[in-house]
Amino acid sequence: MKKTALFIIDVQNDFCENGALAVPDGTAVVPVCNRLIQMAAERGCPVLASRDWHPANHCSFKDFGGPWPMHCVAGQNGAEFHPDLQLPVDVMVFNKGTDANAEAYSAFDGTQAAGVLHDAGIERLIICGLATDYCVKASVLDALQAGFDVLVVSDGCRAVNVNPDDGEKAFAEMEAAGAAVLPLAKVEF
Ligand code: VGL
Ligand code: ZN
Repeated sequence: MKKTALFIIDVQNDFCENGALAVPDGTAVVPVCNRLIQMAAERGCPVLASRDWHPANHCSFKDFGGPWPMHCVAGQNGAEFHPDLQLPVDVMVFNKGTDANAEAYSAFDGTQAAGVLHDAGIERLIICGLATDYCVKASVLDALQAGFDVLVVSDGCRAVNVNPDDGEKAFAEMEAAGAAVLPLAKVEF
């Protein structure tokens, strides 16, 4: 079996219930992520987690000409991981979107994630988190580009769905690019 890591994308307060950019039903990914974390631990697989980590004047915010309400401001409660997410003590955290003048949906954009994973001999990623149609999709496509096998956990993701089928379209795009998309019940590490 290929050496595998779990990569949890942006499971942060602002994307969950009552958050500044709440993803519909976003909090529902937390127990799925926790089960995946448990499975990773059983197999000795590393766990990575990304955070949207914006300066207060980020270009993606409406006040600065972007499409989104202010969210995930570095150091604020909204940018913290959801309190019920049971990350292991040795989780590797990657902050993204830290440059005020650049959007960075992908967890590989401007981070050390690809290098760290390659150096650790990881060949395969299991990916879950928020949001399907933005940061999960961008991260999955970048992971494939970087040469990883990718399995996306469908029920471990939720979409913003600006258009109602954006989440489904995103899964289709990820599959077309070479990712496997499977529910938790079918995931094997
Ligand atoms: C995200 C919109 C803006 C995401 C981040 O994590 O999917 N979406 N910033
Ligand atoms: Zn953002």
